[in-house]
Amino acid sequence: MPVSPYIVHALKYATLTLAVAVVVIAGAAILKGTPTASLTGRLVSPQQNGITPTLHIEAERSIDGFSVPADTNVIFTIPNNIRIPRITFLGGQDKDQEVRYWGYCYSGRESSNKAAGKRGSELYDGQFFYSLAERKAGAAPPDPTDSGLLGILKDGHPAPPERASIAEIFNSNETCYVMSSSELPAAIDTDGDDLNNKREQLSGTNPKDPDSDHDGISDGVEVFVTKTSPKDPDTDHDGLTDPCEDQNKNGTVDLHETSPFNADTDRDELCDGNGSGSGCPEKKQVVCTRDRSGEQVCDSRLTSPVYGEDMNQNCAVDEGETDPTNAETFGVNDWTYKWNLLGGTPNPGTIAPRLFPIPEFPQ
Ligand SMILES: [Ca+2]
Ligand SMILES: [Ca+2]
Ligand SMILES: [Ca+2]
Ligand SMILES: [Ca+2]
Repeated sequence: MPVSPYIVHALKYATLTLAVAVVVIAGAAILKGTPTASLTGRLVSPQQNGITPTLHIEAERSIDGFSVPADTNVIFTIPNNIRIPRITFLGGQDKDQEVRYWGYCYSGRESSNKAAGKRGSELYDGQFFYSLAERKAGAAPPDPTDSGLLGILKDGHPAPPERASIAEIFNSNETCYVMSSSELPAAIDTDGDDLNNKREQLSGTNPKDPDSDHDGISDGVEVFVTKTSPKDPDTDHDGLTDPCEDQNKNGTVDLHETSPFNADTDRDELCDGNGSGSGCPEKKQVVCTRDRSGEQVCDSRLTSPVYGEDMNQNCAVDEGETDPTNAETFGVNDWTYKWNLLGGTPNPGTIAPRLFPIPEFPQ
């Protein structure tokens, strides 16, 4: 009977989990009294050597960042004076939710542990970590008594920043091991916007500027929450900036908010902004007629004299403006309302402006 690839994958992880756990314990016993550096490279099970490739990443490479390849033993060291949420270092919130990975970090405190009289595995204390996807898969549930989620707090470290939804922080000089099921972009986060330096390099944002497009939403929030462009302050090019549209920056179009991805949120064919944006609904139509000789002549004509709602683009409905979140701000189609304001005489009862005959513009 063929074995499903999923089972093969799961077995591989289960085997490796056991193997590394054994080596971690054995390593602690064998390496009693040796410095942290010598632990590097000894986390990998001998049975896995030569089968699963192993990568060693020096601390300085975490500054620009590196890729954690899939199905590879990766050993890395956190640079000096860096304290960073595990989620940020290993790619970000989306990777945490989508990619199965797990690992182990040594505290690097064996000198002080030794001075404190600790011995054996206590000397080489450390913490396991697991991605959310790995915990959901349940392949290697953490033991709350000695590792995992609450370990950092239990260990006497200060509480992690609130933005770290899980109490897992990588600390200065820790040497860690990670095994991932997919490639992870790993790095420190120089500008503290939750998008690590490798992710910034891949997305073309500035790793030294927390708000690369200067629209008031940080790079990390744009990538992970609002999903707007971190390189363009007006993602849908309707004239209204991203924070003007998603005002509470929560990634959903709430009541009285316009969509940062739709230049005409209420679909009344009037642009959310003043109509001049390159993403606004097309105001021109190609109209073809025949001249006296029967030749077809085409030209591009404005089909509407009204094309915007928030005319001063200040993110509010001011006097004389229609509401870009309501196609019938004044109980009548917004296009019709504006046309009437301009002195036009649209066909009563007609709603969609494109069904109108091409109007003569008011003089
Ligand atoms: Ca950053
Ligand atoms: Ca921004
Ligand atoms: Ca916009
Ligand atoms: Ca509209």
